[in-house]
Amino acid sequence: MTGNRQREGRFRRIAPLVIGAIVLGACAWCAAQPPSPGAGAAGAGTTTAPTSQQDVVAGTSVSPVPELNPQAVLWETAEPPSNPQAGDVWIDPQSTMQMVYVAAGEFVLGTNNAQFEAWLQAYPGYDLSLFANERPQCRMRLGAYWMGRTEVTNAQYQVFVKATGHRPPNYWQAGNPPPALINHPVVGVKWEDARAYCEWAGGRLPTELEWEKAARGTEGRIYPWGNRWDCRRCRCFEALVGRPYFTMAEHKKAYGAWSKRHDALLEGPAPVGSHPGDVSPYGCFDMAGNVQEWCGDWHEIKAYERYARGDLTPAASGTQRSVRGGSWLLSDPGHFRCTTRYKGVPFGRGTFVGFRCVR
Ligand SMILES: [Ca+2]
Repeated sequence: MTGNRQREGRFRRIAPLVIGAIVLGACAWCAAQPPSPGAGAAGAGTTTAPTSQQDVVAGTSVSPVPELNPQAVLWETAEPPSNPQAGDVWIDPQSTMQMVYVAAGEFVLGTNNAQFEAWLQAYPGYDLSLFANERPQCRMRLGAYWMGRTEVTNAQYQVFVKATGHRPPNYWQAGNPPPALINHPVVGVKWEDARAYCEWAGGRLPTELEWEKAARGTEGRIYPWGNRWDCRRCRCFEALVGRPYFTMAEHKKAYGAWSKRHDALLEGPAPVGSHPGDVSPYGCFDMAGNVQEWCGDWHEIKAYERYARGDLTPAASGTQRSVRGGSWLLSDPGHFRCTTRYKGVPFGRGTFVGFRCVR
């Protein structure tokens, strides 16, 4: 095993990450629609793509996934290594997913009153109802886990579809994702599709607590990169159209105008990892923007009150699943915070919702 562990002292492109495809969910404004005021809801020197993906994806492209953190180690072992350090990356040979190690330990979850007050100073008149279900703030200990370094791509999802016969997203053609979208996150997948993929890959969907820790690190960052909003760091509608902030009404009007001139599937989501500034302390990409992400939990409005009491027992039932992170079609800075809790009906196939796996 140690023979496969190699220090990352220089740039190493993780093989052409042939990821695949595209999505086209019928309604971009349905499923995981977030609350107002915005909208809806390599290393080791290896340079070749995994054979499994090369075999199934017509046309390859070089992944834009950024280089590893210089201190990180890339593991290319059959099973997850037994002695990783936080931020190390393991490439699962079956799924080709790159997984980032999140070490066991405490982290800050939720938002406190001082942060609410600071937010109101920065955005006078802001409707804090969006923040209502992420209190109280507390510290919580989680065990160690591996978190997807990026959202699952169309190419990766295609390997799963080929192997299992699972239903492909509606926007695919003849079982294949559009070649231009192979490195884009798979979207237009309902919660059960995401769950099935993760199970096939030997993992599962993250809990919202696992998602939040991987996104903000241990000390309670507001955004994956820090505490200051910067639309240039992530894939978001503000950056797409060059406007700084929208109310709900302004946003809908702006999106309506934009969508008449652009293809939302082709020009909305970006290739995974193509915004290197949208990176978490552990090295996970696109947790603020690009596409929103299914989590494994049933959405429970008062879950954070339960967490604060030390009760991590997940809700046994519900009507909507947890969704975390902002997306390319949102523009309100509040929507990109690591603590913003979204929800979506499990059968929704939004074109702005994808997922990543944990194990
Ligand atoms: Ca995301």
